[in-house]
Amino acid sequence: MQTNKNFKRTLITAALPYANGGVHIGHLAGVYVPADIYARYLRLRGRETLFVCGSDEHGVPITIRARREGITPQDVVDRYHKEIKESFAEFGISFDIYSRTTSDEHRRTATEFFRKLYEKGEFTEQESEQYYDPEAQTFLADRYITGECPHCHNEGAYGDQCEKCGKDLSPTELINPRSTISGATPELRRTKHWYLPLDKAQPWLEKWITEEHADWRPNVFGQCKSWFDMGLQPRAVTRDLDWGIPVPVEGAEGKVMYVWFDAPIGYISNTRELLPDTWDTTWWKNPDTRLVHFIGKDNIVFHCIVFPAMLKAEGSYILPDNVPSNEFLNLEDDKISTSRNWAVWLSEYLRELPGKQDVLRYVLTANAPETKDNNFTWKDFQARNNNELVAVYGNFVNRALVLTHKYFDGKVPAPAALSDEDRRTIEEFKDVKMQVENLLERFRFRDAQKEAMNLARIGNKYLADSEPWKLIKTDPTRVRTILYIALQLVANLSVAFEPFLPFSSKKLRNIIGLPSADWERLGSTDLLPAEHQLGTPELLFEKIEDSVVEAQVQKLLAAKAANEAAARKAEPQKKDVAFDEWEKLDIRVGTVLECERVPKADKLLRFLIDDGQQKRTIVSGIAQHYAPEALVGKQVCFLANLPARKLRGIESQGMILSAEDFRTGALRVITPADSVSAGSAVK
Ligand code: B3M
Ligand code: ZN
Repeated sequence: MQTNKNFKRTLITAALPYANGGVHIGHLAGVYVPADIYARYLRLRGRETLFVCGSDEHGVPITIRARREGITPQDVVDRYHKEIKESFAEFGISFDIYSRTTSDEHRRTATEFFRKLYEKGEFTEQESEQYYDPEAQTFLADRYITGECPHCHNEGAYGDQCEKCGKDLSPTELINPRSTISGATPELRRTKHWYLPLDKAQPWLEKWITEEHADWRPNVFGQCKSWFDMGLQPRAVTRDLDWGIPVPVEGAEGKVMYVWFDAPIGYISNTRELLPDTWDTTWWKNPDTRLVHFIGKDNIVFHCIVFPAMLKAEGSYILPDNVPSNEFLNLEDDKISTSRNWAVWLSEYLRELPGKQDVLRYVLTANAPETKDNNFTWKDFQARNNNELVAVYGNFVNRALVLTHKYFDGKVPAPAALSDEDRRTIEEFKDVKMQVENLLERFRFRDAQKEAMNLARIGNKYLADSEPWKLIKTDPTRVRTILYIALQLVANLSVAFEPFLPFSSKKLRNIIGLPSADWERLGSTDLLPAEHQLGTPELLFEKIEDSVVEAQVQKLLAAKAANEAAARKAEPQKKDVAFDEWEKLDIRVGTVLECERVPKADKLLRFLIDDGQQKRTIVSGIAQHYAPEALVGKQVCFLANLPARKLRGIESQGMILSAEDFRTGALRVITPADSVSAGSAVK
């Protein structure tokens, strides 16, 4: 049964991105673009709305990155919080606040929350054995332990998962576990943790979701049901870690809250930071407030089960009314992956395609993974821009404006009597408001955007059928009516697209001189009064050339190649050699006197070398790796007692030694770290 409650206001949250990397198109399509459309839409309707987000700044991956880069976790989150916050703002995501979980307000709010649950006896305490690093003197989070996978015997499996065979693991299953911090063999030690007994919450949770929220999206509802079917288990909400919010109870020294405990409280603390006086009475503790969480599908259990269980246990908060969650977006037919850098990063998009925020917003909504995983390709991006935004929307607007300037000095002409065709056209778009609203209320963003686009299709067809450019000679009165109606459609477009494409809508309203987007009048035929002066037409969208999208595809391919290279391993060692075999090799240092290309041989360089006794010529196959001038004066190592042989008619007296980079294939000559006398032996 659906809730029929008449809420007075809506509190929208968007999943807090980890400040451990940038935001990419998968995040945008799954969470931030739909949430932003919804927030803008509600505000346009004059509904009281709050849109809250911020960075999720705790968790083990952040500490791992910090350790790897030799900086503090705070440095890591400072860097990414800034980048994420700025790119969201530039992309037009209209948060009322974007804060962070390392703020004082958050620490205070999360601490109060934990204490209250603790004091109410909502947690259970349990001791267990966990791996401890005796050298680093710290308990080890699952990701800090590696070892051999018991299933596929991959040597580099993690304490929570083997990335080779994909199996979930627990650290104690690993064969020969090692700490990634010190390399030491971890030992099991007893430690105490606090648990949220979800098993006890299951009866009310199950009833609440299945009876009151059967209207949730099938993917969300289905996931909840399968969790219930498996039976909920108590969840540990504390960790032995030094990055996070300290657990505020006695006997919990050195422990912090689990990141998934403090993160959702971030929605509350960020609201509190913005509205210190009304965050609770108006928003979080007011049953007239409708709470809606926009999330990706990997966060469903936390928002539909764990966080509601926390809120209910606390006792004074509202519960979510809906949790619209999308499936995943793939990129060029491959899973988006941060570690493989297979992604389109928002900050890079904004830099490389400046001013094209709305194009990406449009494409991500048109392709939104609402009911199944979907795919983003640069070709489709270009096609949607060129064939829809430019050819349908932009073209219609431009034709209507240019004709009005040409025939009526840019003034909206007064209409005369309407023809049947005019009436049919008006009839076709007068319901657009209801259509878009119905779809948006049900979180069907791609269909809603299609309805908005339909206005432009109607407009194009209307102009093509009525041909005002032909009628102007014979029936100028008729042309007045046609352009009047066409201009009303243009004005309607600037309103209907406002939640979806805020930048272009604003630009269009500036051009036509419409002061604001009045949603209530969407669908009407008098948005622009007769005699109203229009501004100069300007192109709303620009064609995107092949070279632009090709450059983006090349960038992805380069990332893929870099990844494959990074994954390559050094060659295994060769068989042992006898010491006297090695002694037979006469390797010397020489100084390069001359170096030049061998004519008609694109790989060969001819060297003239001072070998300490005389000048010797050596031909070496490294012409594709060095400019010959760059080597003159350098010292190189060469094998001196290799029998002379002819290469392209030149007698080569030895072999210059170079290292071949197994990742890139680049050849680099071997030079002594400090200069030595020419002729010195390498031993
Ligand atoms: N930081 C996880 C994610 O980005 C996460 C969401 C927190 S929402 C409270 O997948
Ligand atoms: Zn495995």
